[in-house]
Amino acid sequence: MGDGPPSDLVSTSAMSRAAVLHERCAGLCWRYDVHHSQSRVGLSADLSGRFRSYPAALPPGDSRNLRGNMKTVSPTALGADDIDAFIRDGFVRIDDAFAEGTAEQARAILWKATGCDPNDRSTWTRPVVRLDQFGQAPFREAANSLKLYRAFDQLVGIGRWLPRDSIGTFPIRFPSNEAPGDDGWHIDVSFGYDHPDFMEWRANIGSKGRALLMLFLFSDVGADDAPTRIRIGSHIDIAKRLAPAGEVGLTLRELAATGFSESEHREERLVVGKAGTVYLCHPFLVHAAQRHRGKQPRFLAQPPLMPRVPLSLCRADGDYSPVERAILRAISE
Ligand SMILES: O=C(O)CCC(=O)C(=O)O
Repeated sequence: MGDGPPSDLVSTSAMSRAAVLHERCAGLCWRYDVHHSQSRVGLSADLSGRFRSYPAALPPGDSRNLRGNMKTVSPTALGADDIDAFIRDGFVRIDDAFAEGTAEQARAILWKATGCDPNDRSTWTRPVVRLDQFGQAPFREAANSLKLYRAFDQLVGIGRWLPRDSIGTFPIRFPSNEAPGDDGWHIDVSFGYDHPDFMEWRANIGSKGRALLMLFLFSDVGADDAPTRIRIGSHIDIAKRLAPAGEVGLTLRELAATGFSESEHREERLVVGKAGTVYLCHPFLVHAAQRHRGKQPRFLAQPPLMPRVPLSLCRADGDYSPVERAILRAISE
């Protein structure tokens, strides 16, 4: 991670690489119906609560041109190597994405909501407590740091994502010998939430309704502290499965029918780090929870970054984001 080269250089080389991809994928090119997809974003209950308009959520002092003018983009958060790694591996880790003090304030709120006492382990009776959305100041601050905004711009595209005014959901994991019962491999699907059975929720090759999967660490997470497991490069396997299903996509039930075995050859990585670390993941990244073998509960949130405009796999100008380029590369292999 570093400041990286000037953003206009990144954009120029990214665009020429994207143009090559565009050529290679011409036969596969298809596009969402923009109106349809935007209305889904507005209607979706998602897992995520309400959204502010894009300009309202910019941190004070951020002078970006909100219409997406590349000439006025702010400095970069990710270097060219980080972007390449994101496309290849399906994730990038952002250290100090938000302040540790912010995480501490957030934990105080979350502890109360668990109904457990941080100083009395006899109250830690369940392996996992799931909490939903939180919109208090520490959560908004965590979700809206300038470092994250810059990374969103680089991975999803300027003007193409929506800021969040809440964070959730929180699977809070406690040290336990009991199996948590929710530690299977999966991807987080992104539309069709009006169906009452979550196994019928869907994902599609254009990642309708989700620009990124984000993993926010609100406590220090070591190897024993139930770090989320991620399969490096597994977004490629999922893109290959989703591509033939086109815009309608596949349900979670259909995706899970293989047990996600198409990605079982992939090396695993643990989502470890200090409180304040955020992993920005491709929406198709296969991941799983695990039992907590450590001492202190793990506080993690896994909100989506929502697209402001639908992702496109068919851009006449070749201006593909790294999220889109990863998909195009997978399906053109
Ligand atoms: O708790 C975790 O480590 C991940 C949980 C997860 O992936 C999920 O609930 O969808």
